Amino acid sequence: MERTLIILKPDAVQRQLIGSIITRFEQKGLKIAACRFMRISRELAERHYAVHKGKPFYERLLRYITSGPVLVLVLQAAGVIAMSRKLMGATFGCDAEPGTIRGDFGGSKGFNLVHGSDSVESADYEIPLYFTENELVNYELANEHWLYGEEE
Ligand code: DAT
Ligand code: MG
Repeated sequence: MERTLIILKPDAVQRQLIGSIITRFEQKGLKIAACRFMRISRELAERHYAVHKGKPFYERLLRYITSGPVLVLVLQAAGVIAMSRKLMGATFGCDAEPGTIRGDFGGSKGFNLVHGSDSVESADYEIPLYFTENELVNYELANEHWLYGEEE
């Protein structure tokens, strides 16, 4: 089953939007496999954002993601990466469509509330930075048939 790493970034925590944002993922039927409230160290941020090293916004990005506590989650469902990216919307709230998380909760060009892995390769790289395989909880939701099923 596909998994993705989601981070509710420092602005989401400070603006007390954790519940509102998680609700979007829950309402979509995406299953929570792991969750941790933590502060990301500079070292961890460098590993997470290694692909952006050298870009003009890299230092700002590291300052932002380490500036306060974050809520890190793993979501699991078939197609979860594409679905969660659509729920999040375009990178910054100023461009994101209404109805998306970034489009509904912000208009900043620097703070964008949430991170989500952008591919299976990214998820496979990012998830082990935050969780061991033991910490990913496998279980069935009682309504999985209705959430993920098709008429037969
Ligand atoms: P996304 O978060 O939509 O996957 P990304 O992976 O291209 O976007 O960039 C990672 C983060 O870096 C993004 O959430 C915010 C920051 N960022 C990206 N482009 C930026 C830019 N042009 N100026 C400032 N920050 C930027
Ligand atoms: Mg990205």
